[in-house]
Amino acid sequence: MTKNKNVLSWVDEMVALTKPDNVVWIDGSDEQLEALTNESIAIGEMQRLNEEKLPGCLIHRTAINDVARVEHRTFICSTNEEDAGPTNNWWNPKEAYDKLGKLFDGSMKGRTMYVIPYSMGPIGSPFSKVGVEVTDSIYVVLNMDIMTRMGKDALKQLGDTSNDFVRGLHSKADIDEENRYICHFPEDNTIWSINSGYGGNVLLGKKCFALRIASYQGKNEGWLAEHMLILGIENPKGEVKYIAAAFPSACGKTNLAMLIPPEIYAQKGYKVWCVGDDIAWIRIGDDGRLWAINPENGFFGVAPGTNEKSNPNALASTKKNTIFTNVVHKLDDNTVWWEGLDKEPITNALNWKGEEWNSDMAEKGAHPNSRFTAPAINCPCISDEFNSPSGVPISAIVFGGRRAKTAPLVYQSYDWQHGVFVGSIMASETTAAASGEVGVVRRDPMAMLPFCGYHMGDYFKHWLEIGKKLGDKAPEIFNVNWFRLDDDGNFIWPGFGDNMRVLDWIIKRCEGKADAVETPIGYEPKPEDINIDGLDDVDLDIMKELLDVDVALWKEEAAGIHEFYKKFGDRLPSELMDELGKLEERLG
Ligand code: OXD
Ligand code: MN
Repeated sequence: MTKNKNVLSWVDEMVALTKPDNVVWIDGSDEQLEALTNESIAIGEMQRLNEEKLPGCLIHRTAINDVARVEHRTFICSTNEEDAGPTNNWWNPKEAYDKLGKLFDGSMKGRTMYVIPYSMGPIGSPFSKVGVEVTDSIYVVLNMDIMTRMGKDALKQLGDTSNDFVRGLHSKADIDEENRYICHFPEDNTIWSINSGYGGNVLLGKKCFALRIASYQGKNEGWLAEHMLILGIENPKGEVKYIAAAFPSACGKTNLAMLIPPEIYAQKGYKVWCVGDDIAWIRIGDDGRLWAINPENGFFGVAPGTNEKSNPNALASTKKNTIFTNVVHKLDDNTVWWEGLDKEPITNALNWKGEEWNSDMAEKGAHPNSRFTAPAINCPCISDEFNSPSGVPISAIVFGGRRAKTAPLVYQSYDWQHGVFVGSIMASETTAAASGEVGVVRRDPMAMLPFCGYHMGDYFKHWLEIGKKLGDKAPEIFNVNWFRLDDDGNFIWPGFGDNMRVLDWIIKRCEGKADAVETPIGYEPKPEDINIDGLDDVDLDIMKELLDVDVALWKEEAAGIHEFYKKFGDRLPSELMDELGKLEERLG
């Protein structure tokens, strides 16, 4: 399928190591995928769902010890320990290759190796990058088909001589938890993943390549690989402005990316378009502005909680050609279910472990991290620019987390440098909503804590450098918090589609069409500048509460930031300490 000697010799090496019985190159054709689907069904790895209700859909169950990403077994194997930084697990590359080499030795005996060439980013885009993943899992092949542009075209994109491709080796081996490793070798463009079959650990194009390896490439090549959704807001005149937004895992990125504007906006003709829900690759364009693509081709979304109200667009995306993993299998009509889908009582079903289950049982039916892998083209609000080779121009960058009290609904940074500070102090709290208790703060700078492939101090520096290059073309930077609680532990802000009201202010700020007030933490809207027309539970007083900046809490916050920053030692850019100093000064 290719003449590229770099690819061929690397695949030969992997074959010699893992010793499969057969090697199959994935060309991406419908016939090949159909045959592989049938084979996967025949070996019991997948089952076909109801062809009328869910055409082309499949259900899969992972091993019960293998249901999520394993951060404690995820390593950055850089030559110097210091280069992985304090937020990553580091492993000496030679030792990692030795140890994993023994585990991979013969791990595909009796199995077939599938060679998957894929492109992250649209074929033909100068933003895009090619990877080759070899795996012994058909589940991986079929998921990669949805999540990436896979097959012959990706090899064409690479060309006959280039050596610039990410080498991904995956084997399920024995799904042995004790020997599960997800290792990244940024200096070698290489990822080795063994003993897992769970998406985030084995779909190597996603977190492993598009974030961990790509963030390292971006640092060296002058661009950014970010854990961000990208959405476009179309105004009634048909003009579209794009926002990129970073939130930690499980803070509603997919929901925001596919937001349905509230009635008062929809009536006027506002629309929201989804470009991506998880990852953005961002570069400075020829015009000096920031441009972003979504390197993925599908959504690997969390199923529980997805429903007609929370995210009708995501739900619609799962109605055909989708793979469901670890959800409830309803046997009567051969469809799927998960907690929060609807209130229908479920009988005659299998839970995510494959055991008989009904909704009267105390135990949950779907795993809380059960997933759908759905093609992006299924999404009713997918952007026309989704496949655009040049990406979309970014007007605003938004950071956010789950904070009970500290962070207001929205604020804007004073400038790019201050915005990098705002991103660097991003945090989420675990909240015990019922009792109103506030939990532990977990800092997650730019939502990249588990995904930055190098020292985060250098990552902050890279962000600051991008800002210097952008100058006055830099997008505005904001922070939002949809999760503010009242004293009884109830969410104050309705969230979901009503987040449009906040995005509206953000866009107006970018266009110089909205006022703001200066607070110690940044610019805030005047309470009356957030449109609350048609909202039953939010009045001006509540808006004031949502925007309140509690100086005592922020002083505590500043102390927490000092603690957190200590981790980065002398690799923390002095600009961020300056910003912390300025914040403390403004707090008085
Ligand atoms: C994801 C994650 O799966 O962030 O997107 O964990
Ligand atoms: Mn994510």
